[in-house]
Amino acid sequence: MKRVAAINDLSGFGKCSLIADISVLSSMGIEVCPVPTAVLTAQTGFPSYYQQDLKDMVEHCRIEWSRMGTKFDGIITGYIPHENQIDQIIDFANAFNQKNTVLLVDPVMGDGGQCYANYTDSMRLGIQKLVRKADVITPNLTELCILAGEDPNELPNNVDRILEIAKKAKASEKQKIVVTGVILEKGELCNMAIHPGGAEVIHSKYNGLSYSGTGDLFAAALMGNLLNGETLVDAVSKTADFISESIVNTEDKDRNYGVDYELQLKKGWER
Ligand code: PXL
Repeated sequence: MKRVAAINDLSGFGKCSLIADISVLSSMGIEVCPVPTAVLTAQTGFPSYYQQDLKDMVEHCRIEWSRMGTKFDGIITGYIPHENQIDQIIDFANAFNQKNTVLLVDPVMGDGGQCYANYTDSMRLGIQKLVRKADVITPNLTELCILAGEDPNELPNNVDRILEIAKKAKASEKQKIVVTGVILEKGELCNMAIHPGGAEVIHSKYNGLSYSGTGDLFAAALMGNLLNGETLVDAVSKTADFISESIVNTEDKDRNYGVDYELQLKKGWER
């Protein structure tokens, strides 16, 4: 059985972060070992929330799990509440990132041209450092611009320009970048899979709505599909279908509560 370490927060509402990692990867037959970075009553988009930090938890997981001789097939990282946790995450990745381990870094920093509440310039520098180690990164368009040092207030909407920005954000020739939630000129939604062999644009159904947690669900499902043997492009395509079906099945509600993806999990992946 494959095993993934998931470094992320646990939010009571928002259907994001560890809830996404644990439920999605478990439903794909993959063991998840959570490394909680903070516990929140709700994700930070809610008008009010309480956050309990777990500042040393990543380090303790590294120390204890190293003693246990633990090995991981994948390491996924998401929302990082404090920039001073990034070095611990890098140490964790160094300790467990073996030759065949997939290190997927979701550089969670913002969406829709806006940065999240925890964002600072040194957070960006830290995330750029973490990104350099990753096999796969899954920025949305806002995060891609931030990583590349471009202004996220003017999100690009054409494929060539996005490829140009991705080239700047890319850490190495062999790094794979999946740019999520790209809205093209004609209002179409797509994800872009950029890999050493080229780049593919994978179109999705789009109803114009955006919800909390879809980036986290995307990263978790992408990791699962990759570990289950899919090529990058097939993994992106299956993952994009999972997200768009989840959005279609979501009742019209406050975006902060996330999407009803559980109904997709109930149907299963082996269809
Ligand atoms: O979905 C990204 C995310 C994860 N975790 C927390 C967040 C957000 C986005 O706002 O606030 C706590």
